[in-house]
Amino acid sequence: DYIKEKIIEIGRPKAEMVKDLLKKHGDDVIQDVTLGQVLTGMKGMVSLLTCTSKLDAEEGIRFRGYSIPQLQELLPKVKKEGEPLPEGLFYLMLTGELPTKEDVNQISEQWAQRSQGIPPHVFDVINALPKDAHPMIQFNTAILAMSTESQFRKAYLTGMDKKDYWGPTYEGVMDLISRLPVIAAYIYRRVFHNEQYIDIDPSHDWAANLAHMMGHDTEEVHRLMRLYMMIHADHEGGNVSAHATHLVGSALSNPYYSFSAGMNGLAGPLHGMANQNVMHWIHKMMREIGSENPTESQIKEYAEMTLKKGQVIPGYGHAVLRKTDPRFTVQLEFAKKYAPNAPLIQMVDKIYNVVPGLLTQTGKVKNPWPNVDAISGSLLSSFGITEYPIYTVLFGVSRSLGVLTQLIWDRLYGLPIERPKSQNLKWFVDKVNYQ
Ligand code: FCX
Repeated sequence: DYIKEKIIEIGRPKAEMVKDLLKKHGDDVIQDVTLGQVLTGMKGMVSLLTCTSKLDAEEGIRFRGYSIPQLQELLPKVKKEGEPLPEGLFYLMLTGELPTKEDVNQISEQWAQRSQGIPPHVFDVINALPKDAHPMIQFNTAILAMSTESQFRKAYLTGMDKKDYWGPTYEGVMDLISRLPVIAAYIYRRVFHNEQYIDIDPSHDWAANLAHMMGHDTEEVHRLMRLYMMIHADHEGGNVSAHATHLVGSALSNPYYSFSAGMNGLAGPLHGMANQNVMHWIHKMMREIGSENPTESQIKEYAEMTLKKGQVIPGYGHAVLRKTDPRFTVQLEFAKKYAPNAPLIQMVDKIYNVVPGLLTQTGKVKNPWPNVDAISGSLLSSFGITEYPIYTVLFGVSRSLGVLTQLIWDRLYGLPIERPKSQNLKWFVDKVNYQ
């Protein structure tokens, strides 16, 4: 596998640098920490080493230095006018280099092949759950059940050199990423399409295959799925799904355990589940207003009520971003190009016109602008994927690309077990001489 050879070539000198940096500068102070930071979710505290992507508050996400619009130009595509293949983004995050079309094809083929290896008990475990168990419960349970296949665990037990841990981690990551679309589509067909399953088509790329196995086998949904899989792939190291995957991985838990932890975090309403909740919010609003086409002033009134009840408006706000999320913008552009008259997209537009002003008026919301989840559900729905509970699962399939790439790098860097310090309330009170 030439990709593995490439990783080792790039990774070994980087791992040496990390060691040397620690030896020469381990005691250097890099940042002061405020009490406020500790008590507001460690925002802005630099405490993680992440190479796959970096989030700028004003500009949004960059993957290895490249913005989403740049990658739409630079990454290999099936057709010139289409969306990049997520395989290319994976290669970029893994190696730091832009892939050729051949690199991308190689990964597509490898993933199609590896996807065949899911053991039958994984499907039995899914089938043992009630059909109305949320798809994220089914997804996370299946991920854990797949850990019986962990090559890392087997390699660890045979007693290998720490420097080589990244190798079986890489194998587990490649297996896991390849199999997630099969699992996601299986859950989708089980819950929403009467258990009418569709086999993988090895001639398709990874994202198109997901659409195909879900039963949405059109060129436009393939294109949409490639876009969706690319923009949700990574958002720096500190977001809940990335951080949880990294933290659990630091105990040398295998990639399945680690990713499952990340996915349990993604299932929270403040993180990935927001994409489903946005749809609930929109539909509840339409029901309560009694119109499928409410005016902006009716939307404003409804949003004000949400705030008055002490609830959040899903799809708006962000822990780091302070501008409209470029992942929102790129989806809106896609929608305006391919589905300009879709009622849900027009609804998203109307909400966008009123909610930021309202959130600003509260005086406390640090970012009043829409995030990725404000539109992704309306977009999927406009292209026929109308079953909202699957949306966070699709987010999860995509998120595997970034967080699992970083897990390989965690092992390459030889990062140790994570163990920050905690203190009780008295310690903080004494520390700042609180009166
Ligand atoms: N609606 C109403 N109130 C909001 C709000 C929103 N969309 N966003 C933030 N606030 C409130 C907070 O609840 C907090 O109130 P409090 O002081 O009374 O507790 C105050 O504003 C300050 O919060 P802030 O610092 O701006 O935001 P946080 O970093 O604490 O939280 C999230 C960030 C994203 C969790 C928050 O904006 C939110 O709850 N948004 C709605 C849910 C959502 O869309 N999540 C998806 C985010 C992301 F894109 C993803 O992970 O997928």
